[in-house]
This record gives sequence, structure tokens and C-alpha cells, in this order.
Amino acid sequence: MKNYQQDFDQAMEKDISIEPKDWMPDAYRKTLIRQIGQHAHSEVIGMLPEENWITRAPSLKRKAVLLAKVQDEAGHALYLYSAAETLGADRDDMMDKLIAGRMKYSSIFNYPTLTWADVAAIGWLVDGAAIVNQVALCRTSYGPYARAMVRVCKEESFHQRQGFEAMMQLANGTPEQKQMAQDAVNRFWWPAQMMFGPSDDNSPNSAQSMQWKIKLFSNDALRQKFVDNTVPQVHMLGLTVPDPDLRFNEETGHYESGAINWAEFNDILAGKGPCNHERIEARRKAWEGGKWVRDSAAVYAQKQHVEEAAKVA
Ligand code: FAQ
Repeated sequence: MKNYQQDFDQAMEKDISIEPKDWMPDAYRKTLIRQIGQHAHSEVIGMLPEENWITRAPSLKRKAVLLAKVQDEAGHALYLYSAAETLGADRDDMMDKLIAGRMKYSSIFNYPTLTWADVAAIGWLVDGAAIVNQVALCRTSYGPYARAMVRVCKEESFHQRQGFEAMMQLANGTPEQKQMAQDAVNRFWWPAQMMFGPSDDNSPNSAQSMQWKIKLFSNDALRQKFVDNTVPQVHMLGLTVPDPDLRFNEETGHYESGAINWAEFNDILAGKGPCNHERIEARRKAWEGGKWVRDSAAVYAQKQHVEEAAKVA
């Protein structure tokens, strides 16, 4: 008799990706739906703080770039919802759970974008952090998720560069513009680090997800990579890192950061961040407002199906 668990374990050992029709443990499927669903929701909610600036971008060029970026994020959500559907998840159900607060999205999108520099900081720091996490996910064990990440990473790297370039222009501008850039770094530096999740000794899902090769690196390892990549970029801009305890360790070749404010992170996860309510409300309105479009598309698809079936008969 076929031993499904053994085949799965061997695939894990040999780094053979798991595909939708392969047998997989229920808990593996559940964990993937949780993570991919949260990731998809983050892309959708992540459009809101940026969309807020489309009408106020400082030039036509900036507006065109921002529009393209926000559209890319919608595309990422579509790949990710589709990947979750290959595991048997239902898109409407995932959306209902998001709106009811029973599925999470990234903590970072509960902060407001107060100035244009915040939009630049999102492109540079938030997409920068997302890339560090997602490059690792290009080799995650579930095939459809890994393949979606390859394309997402290409687009995110364009986002990161445009954010850095927008930041560079501000940092090299008037003293007021430079101050605006510094204020944005001050606001987004720590929240960007929190995107990687709780510290390793406080991350309930990591051990199992690493055993299943869903996660290839721990939360802290990826956070460290982000800090090592980004501190020199802050300095290159002539700005400062808002961490008085930051120091470079010559022996390890890594930056050592000060303590993260985990109480702030936990508050955000508990729905008590500055924009939690506003973000979910915006999503609820869009979801309810778009119902007639989804219903019409479903009726049209059904009609096409009946007509095709009649032709075959
Ligand atoms: N925010 O045990 P762990 C982007 C939750 S994409 C909210 O360590 P895990 C693109 C976690 O779900 C950004 N919740 O969990 C863009 C779990 O709760 P649960 C999104 C968080 O899954 C840019 C609990 O805490 N990227 O930005 C967060 O092993 C610009 C315990 O944590 C992804 O989703 C958080 N930051 O590791 C778009 C990447 N961290 O579910 C627009 C894929 C943790 O048990 C504009 N996801 N939690 O109730 C992952 O790699 C992982 O899910 C982690 C968390 C690393 C986020």
C-alpha cells in the first residue's frame, strides 16, 4: 500500500516541491492557507496607504509610477489568492474572515502615510523588507506559492528602487524636504522591522513551518538581513537610523539593533493600531460595493457555460 506520509517526507528531504494534487498533511495545507491568505490580504490592504497619495503625487511622473505600483500590488494579491485556492481555500470565505478580523494582514499597513516622504519610505523600506522575506519564499516547498513569489519579487525590486530614488530626491532637496525624509525614516524604521514577525523565541509557527520548508529562514535571521542591507542605504542618503543603540559588530560583520517595541506590535495585531479600523472599513466598503460586479460576472460565466454545453450536445 502507498505510504503517502513517507512520500511527502521524502519530497521534503530532497527539496522536491509539493504540487496541488500531491498528498499533503492537513496541518501543512492549513498553515499554507493561513500564510498565503495573510500575504494576499497584505497586498490588498497595502494598496490603501499608497492609494491615499495617488491624487496628490508631486508630479505626473510620480503619479504614473505610483499608479503602476498600486496596480502591481493588486496583481500580487490575485496570484496569492489563486495559490491559496489551489489548496482548496475559498476566496469569498478568506475575504469574509479578513473583514470579520479572523484573518490577519501585515502590521505595517496599519500606519498612516502622513506625507509624500512616507510613500517613498513605503516603497524603499516596506517593499525592501517584503523582498528580503519573499526572495526566501521563492524556494518555499509549495510549488504554486514559490512560483508566484518569483514574479512578485521582480516587481517588488522595481518598487524598492523607485522608493529609494524618490527618497534620494527628498534627501538631496531643500532642508525642509530632507527633514521630511528623515521624519519618514523615523516613522517607518521600526514598523518595517516588525514586518518579519515576532522574535524567534516567541514565534509559535516557525519550528513547524521550517521543518516543512515553508519558511527557509527564521524571522530574526531575515530581520537581520534587512537591517544589514538597509543601514548603509540610510547613511548613503545622508540620513540617520532612529536607533541610538545601533552598532556595527566588526567581528560578526553584522549590525546590532536596539530593542523592538513588541508591545506596539502586539497592540497592532490586537486591532489597536492607528489605522486598523479605517483599513478594514475601507476593505468592507469595497467588498460590498463590488458585489454586483462579482454577481454579474458569475451570471455571465454561467450563461457562457450553458451555451457551450448546448453547442457540444
Ligand atoms: N503582521 O509564528 P509567527 C508587502 C502573526 S507583503 C501581522 O512568526 P509565521 C508587499 C502570524 O500570522 C507583506 N501579523 O507566524 C507590499 C501569527 O498569527 P496566526 C506581507 C503577523 O506565519 C508592499 C503570529 O503573528 N508579507 O508588504 C506579523 O510563521 C508595499 C505569530 O507569528 C507576508 O505575509 C506581521 N508583521 O511568520 C504591498 C510574507 N508577523 O496566523 C503593498 C509571508 C507575524 O498564527 C505595499 N508571510 N504575524 O494567527 C510570512 O513570511 C510569515 O507569515 C511571517 C510570520 C514571517 C509574516
